[in-house]
Amino acid sequence: MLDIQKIRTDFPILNEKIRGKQLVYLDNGASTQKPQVVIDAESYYYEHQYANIHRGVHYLSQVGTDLYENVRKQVQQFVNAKHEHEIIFTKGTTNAINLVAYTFGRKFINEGDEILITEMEHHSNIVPWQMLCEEKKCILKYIPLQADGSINLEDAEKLITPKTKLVSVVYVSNALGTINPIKELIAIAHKNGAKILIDAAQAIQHFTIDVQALDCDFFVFSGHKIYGPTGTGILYGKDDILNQMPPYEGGGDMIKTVSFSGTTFNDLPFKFEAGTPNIAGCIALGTAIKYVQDLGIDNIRAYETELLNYATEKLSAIEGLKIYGTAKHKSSVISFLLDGIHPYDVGVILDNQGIAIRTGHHCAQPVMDHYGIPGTCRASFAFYNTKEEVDVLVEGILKAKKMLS
Ligand code: 7TS
Repeated sequence: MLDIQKIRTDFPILNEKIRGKQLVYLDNGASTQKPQVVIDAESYYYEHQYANIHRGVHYLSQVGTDLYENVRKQVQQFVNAKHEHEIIFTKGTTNAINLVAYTFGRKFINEGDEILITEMEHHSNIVPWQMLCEEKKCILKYIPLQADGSINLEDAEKLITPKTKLVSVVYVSNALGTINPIKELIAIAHKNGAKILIDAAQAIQHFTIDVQALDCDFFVFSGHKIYGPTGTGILYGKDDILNQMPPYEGGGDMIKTVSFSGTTFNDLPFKFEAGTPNIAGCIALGTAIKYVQDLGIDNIRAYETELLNYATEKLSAIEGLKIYGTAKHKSSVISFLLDGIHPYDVGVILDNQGIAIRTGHHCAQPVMDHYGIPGTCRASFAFYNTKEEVDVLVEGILKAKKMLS
């Protein structure tokens, strides 16, 4: 069991007053707050250990290199990758998906080939594929949403063809909270000879991950959504596939030799890490992952499910409130609309009460198109949220309803 009140003291921002009111932070889908240990890890590195990495014999450069490379090992264990060199540091999920689109996509996907996604993808798992399709004249298909915000595996079976080279799907929908049956999708992709990428931006902070057991080909997530710094992220890829992929960016660190007659590229993982990375951020990401592991992902998930159930019950009881995304398997996200009221207006009134939610299309416009709505209000919960905060949200929504109807 988690001691939530004690955990809350680890997060300094939770004490902030917003517009004179106690902050109620319910925008964890957009980004999670940082515990003091993560903030300290980053500043300690800058204060005491900073130097560039992978390039110096001097003491500080070696310390930094060790700290950075130890996080790679830590992430390898965290997602249970077979090899350390299968873990590539990126700037985040978006950057990782673009890397795969530009390298795997450009090398292995050709005219007439197909890429299969779902209708619930974040724009960062749509637009890179659209750009690739434009360039290579390949075809982007999607598995449609059902009314409850889930997908049907029979649709996936029908839509995948021998021409499908890649399936790229979100594990947990940021807009609806739907948890996708990724094990089954991975099996369907492989049965049809396609590779599969899992966008785990909204899953890594809620689930224990074992990429070997999943057998996915690529797995990506952002550091800032798992209580770590912005500008950090991970691309996991199976080493035989990563080895066949050309580099993404050219520059320092990703080469073995450079001359004007030609360049030889470095081995994994450095082949995909050109230039000076976000060293401090990656080190603090390691601290964030340790923080989450110490709490226990299963404990986190159990508590967040309790919060989700409580909030779903309370919000459902509000007359004229409709929840979008009612799939059986859901993460701690509630998207909703008040009858006849624009989500933005609700967001502004809640903000005046110190309650932070996200309003709009959540970078998932096809989801909104599916439901024929402009956007939703989205409350997304983390383990530091409480039932009392859900009650404050409910009061805020009631107030907004009264003011706006
Ligand atoms: N994929 C999913 C499922 C996401 O939720 C997000 C960010 C991304 C990809 C992109 O991550 P980034 O770190 O590269 O930006 N989602 C959200 C959100 O729901 N509200 O703000 C950002």
